[in-house]
Amino acid sequence: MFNGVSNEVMYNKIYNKIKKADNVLLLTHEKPDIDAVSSVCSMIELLESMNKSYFAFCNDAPSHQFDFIPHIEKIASSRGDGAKPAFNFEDFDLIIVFDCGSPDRTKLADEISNRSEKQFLIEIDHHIKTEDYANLELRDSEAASTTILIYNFFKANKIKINKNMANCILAGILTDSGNFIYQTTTDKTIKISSEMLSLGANLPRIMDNTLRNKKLNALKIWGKAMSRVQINKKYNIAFTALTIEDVGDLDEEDLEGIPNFLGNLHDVKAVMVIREQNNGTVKGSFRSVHPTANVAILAQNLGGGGHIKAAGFTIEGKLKLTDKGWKVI
Ligand SMILES: [Mn+2]
Repeated sequence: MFNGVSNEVMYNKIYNKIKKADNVLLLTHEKPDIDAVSSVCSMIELLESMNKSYFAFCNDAPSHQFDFIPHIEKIASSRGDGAKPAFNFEDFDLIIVFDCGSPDRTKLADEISNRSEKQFLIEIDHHIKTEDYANLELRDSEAASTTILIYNFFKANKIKINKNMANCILAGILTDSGNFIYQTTTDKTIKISSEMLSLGANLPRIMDNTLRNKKLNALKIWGKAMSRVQINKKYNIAFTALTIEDVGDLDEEDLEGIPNFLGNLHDVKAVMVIREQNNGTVKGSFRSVHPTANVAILAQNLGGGGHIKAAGFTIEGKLKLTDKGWKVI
């Protein structure tokens, strides 16, 4: 149930809104992950089959590592300029925001909050709710991925899931569930994944482009992070840190797997990776590795957010190693 309305009704309502829409804007969060872009791309597949006019926008260009996702090239990341904007927000009568709990993370927060009454906004998300900004909110914070909500939406509306959709849905599930190791993985997660395989999703291709995509220079920096791991005995949290000097010119995406990998550590409640970024901020990523550890609360206390099992924060400052350990100064 969502907002007292059954899921089925919500999914039907969304489809009706899409059918009636003249021009649809698809949005997701900045620095998109695979679940974010896969959700957008599975909807592109549907909108194209319906001959709908649409525009897909994400503030940051998706990583080239995601090029295996069908339609990814159709997600624009440039807003153009004043003389020739890539799109006019007011031209859309339907806006669908995927995998994004806060409008800020679309980088179109002003446009969203100042939208006209004729512009209907649907939010489809599996993060814990942080803000109320949609006309219709489809949220399931227990779902392993946003693409599972897309799957439910297709099923509820008897939309045939083709190979492209199946690849998108499975890619989102695998990456957001840590290949079925996070607690959000249920029998339903596996059942849906199995169905996606029978509908033509290419598991080896997804794995080659997600799990098995590490570069040697990246793994050496992972090694540096692992060699520094310490355990805070009071909270039973393992943590490590990387400075800008450690990381060099390595791409952000090559570092993203470190918290998940460290999360394989035995006998701790949670792990934290803090990493200096070159815009004067420090990014912290938490992973809970124990059923009772809710890292979303830890991240929220530091001005961030996320899921119970995976959460993060960004604070201004630099990392410094002192005699008392790592400090943000
Ligand atoms: Mn997600």
